[in-house]
Amino acid sequence: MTDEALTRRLSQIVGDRHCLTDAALRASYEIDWTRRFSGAALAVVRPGTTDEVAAVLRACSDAGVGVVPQGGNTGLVGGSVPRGGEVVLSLLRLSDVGIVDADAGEVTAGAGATLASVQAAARDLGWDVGVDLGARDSATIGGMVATNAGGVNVMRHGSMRAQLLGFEAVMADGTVLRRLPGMPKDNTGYDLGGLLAGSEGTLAVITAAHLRLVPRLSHRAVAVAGFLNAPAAVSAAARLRRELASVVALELFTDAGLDLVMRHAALAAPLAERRPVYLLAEAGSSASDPTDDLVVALDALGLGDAAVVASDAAGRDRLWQLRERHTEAVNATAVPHKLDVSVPLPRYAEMVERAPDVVSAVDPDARTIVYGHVGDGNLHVNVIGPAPADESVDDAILELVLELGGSVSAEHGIGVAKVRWLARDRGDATVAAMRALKSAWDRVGILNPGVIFPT
Ligand code: FAD
Ligand code: 2HG
Ligand code: ZN
Repeated sequence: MTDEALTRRLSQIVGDRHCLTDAALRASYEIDWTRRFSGAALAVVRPGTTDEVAAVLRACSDAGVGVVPQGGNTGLVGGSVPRGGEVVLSLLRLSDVGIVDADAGEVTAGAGATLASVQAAARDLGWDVGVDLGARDSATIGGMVATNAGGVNVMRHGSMRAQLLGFEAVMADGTVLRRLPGMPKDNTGYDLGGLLAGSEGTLAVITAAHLRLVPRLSHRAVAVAGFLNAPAAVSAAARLRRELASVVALELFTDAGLDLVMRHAALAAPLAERRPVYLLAEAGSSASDPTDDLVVALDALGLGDAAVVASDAAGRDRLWQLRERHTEAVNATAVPHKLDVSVPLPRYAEMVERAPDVVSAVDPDARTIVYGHVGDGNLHVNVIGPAPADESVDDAILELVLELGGSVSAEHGIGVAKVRWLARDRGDATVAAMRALKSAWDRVGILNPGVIFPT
């Protein structure tokens, strides 16, 4: 089938208005959030139903043309944009949020529903989504399942896979797999939803997800504390995790990052005196105000003036912005190199301290900004300076991660950014087992070619 014949067939399936072939209309779907990854698509198609998704996949299978599933396009490893010549399959029109089951605490959402829209529906009925992240206004439920997104509450509720009770997905040949709504206990054979979580669009296209919800925490308190070094901040985080039952988030950032965020977002410093390393801790409860418990736990750490606590919504938001706005502040400075990694908690402080030195040894002019979810051992190493295609700092950081016994991808996935590192991290036998799954699910190999595995 020629490209023209395929785009004609795609237009017939989704309607002319939703099959974009014009370069100007395709443009925003062809470049990723960081501006580091881009490619031209044959077309962008925007199906409005699961049946249309199935028909699009059948057409692309017949033509042997690659398909790049795309949700909110907030992914940070280049997996949501074309490499060249594929069809971008945007799921944004599948944005329905079902009725929240207020007794069970569950909801079904279309793959294209944003996290914020599901949060709003859940919160109206006293529930909440267990995963939260800074890109909530754009990131979609389908994209979050596909990346097994983590975010700020993993230490309390787990990542996206742990929220998934049921799913609907379409295989490369158009076969629809449906287990909706799904149940909290369901041991009927293999857990295919769990397999799709983290599959990054390489096994099937997710069209809907049924999520378990968590009780909404209507009382919250947020603290930011300053420390003289990373080991002190990490051991304080470990103590809070052990001793403060209501803790829901533990985030770390450094003064270099704080400085960048303050300038970018015109925000004030949290403490009278600047410190090299900061810890943000959030405590929450659905029953009572956790502020006193948070203050007592911070007092036990002997922090004195080096900690500030906010219980009101505006104050909490101000403190959270200091951490959450790191990503946009870095992006506003340059096209960054982003390394999202995990290390065992006993090596976390060492990772924070060694990352800038390892980068400087490779590129003395590069700037390194680290921040992350210390409660999960997850650190985001952002490097500004090297050209986007120069991967020498990426390699140096990932080498350090493996030396420390960590994982080269904590929550963002492999995408195209870390394809070379998958086998180094997981070993050839494991990658072969993954490839066997890929071939069984996607015989022609049309789903997200170049993502997770080399083409
Ligand atoms: P996209 O970017 O569109 O796609 C991501 C991947 O999923 C691609 O491989 C794509 O092909 C695939 N995909 C998308 N939709 C589907 C579907 N329906 N079926 C099959 N495959 C699909 N991530 C975290 O884990 N934790 C964070 O704290 C976090 N914070 C962020 C903050 C900011 C400011 C930004 C910009 C990003 C952040 N991210 C974070 C990364 C990103 O938001 C997540 O990876 C998110 O899950 C991506 O959702 P999306 O809808 O934008 O997916
Ligand atoms: C976060 O935790 C996101 O803020 C983005 O996962 C990480 O900007 C990054 O590198
Ligand atoms: Zn993160």
